[in-house]
Amino acid sequence: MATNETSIALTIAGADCSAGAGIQADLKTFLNHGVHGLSAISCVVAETPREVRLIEPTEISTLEAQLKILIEHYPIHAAKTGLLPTVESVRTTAAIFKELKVPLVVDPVMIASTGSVLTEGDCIDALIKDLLPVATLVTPNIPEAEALLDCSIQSEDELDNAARDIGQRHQISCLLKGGHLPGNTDRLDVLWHEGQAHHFRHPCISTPDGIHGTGCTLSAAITAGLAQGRKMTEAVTHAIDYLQQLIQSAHTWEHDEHSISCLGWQASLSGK
Ligand code: PXL
Repeated sequence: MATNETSIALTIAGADCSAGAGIQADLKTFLNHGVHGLSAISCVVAETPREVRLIEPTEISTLEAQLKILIEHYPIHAAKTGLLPTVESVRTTAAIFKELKVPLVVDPVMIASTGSVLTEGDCIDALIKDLLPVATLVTPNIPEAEALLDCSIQSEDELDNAARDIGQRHQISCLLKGGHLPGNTDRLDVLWHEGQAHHFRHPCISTPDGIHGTGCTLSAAITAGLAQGRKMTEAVTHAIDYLQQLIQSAHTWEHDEHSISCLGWQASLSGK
């Protein structure tokens, strides 16, 4: 049988039983990009977009066993991290990527869209000290960037400076997502990459209530692009467009006097 050219991407993240975020979002995104997805589960989360009820970290030996067997058996082209709930899970993942030289996208997940804290308090220090040094790109939103820099971001100028500061401090690329800035017209995301700021301005599309997984989906789409050999700016441009399409095609259900939603499933990927 001929070997095939299909790219492979790995996600290390939490399993979201409502399938909008985490591992499930990442695998759907990889599939939509024609990339074979592998997954190592860092925790099991009992949640929906409306409530996080329980986070059960995977045993460290179980996380490590998943990572080791995948690395032994597959040619992995790119990887991403999502929710790493404990300091040990951050350190174990970092140790693996110190050896495995593939593009690594770190989505520094700390707080769910419900406002629930998802990680142990010291994870931010382990992320900074151990994981960012082996990362290619980090994709914080504003609260996560504020935690990484211990600063406050209130304007587009400060957004720009923060993307550069994170990138320069850790010698990596940084995509800082400006969605939390006040205002209801445009949204700005800033990519600091190879000494330059790239601005991605897009219309503010209101997301339906009761949705999560936008950050996971964006970082997974970038990872898929990198696995396929796209350049960083091209992978980011494409991923932002992909996410916008999925927000526009979100599904919403009414249930017990609440509404609950998920991102759309498919987007047109042609030529981008
Ligand atoms: O959206 C951040 C996120 C990432 N990963 C998992 C999650 C969440 C949010 O709830 O559950 C597993």
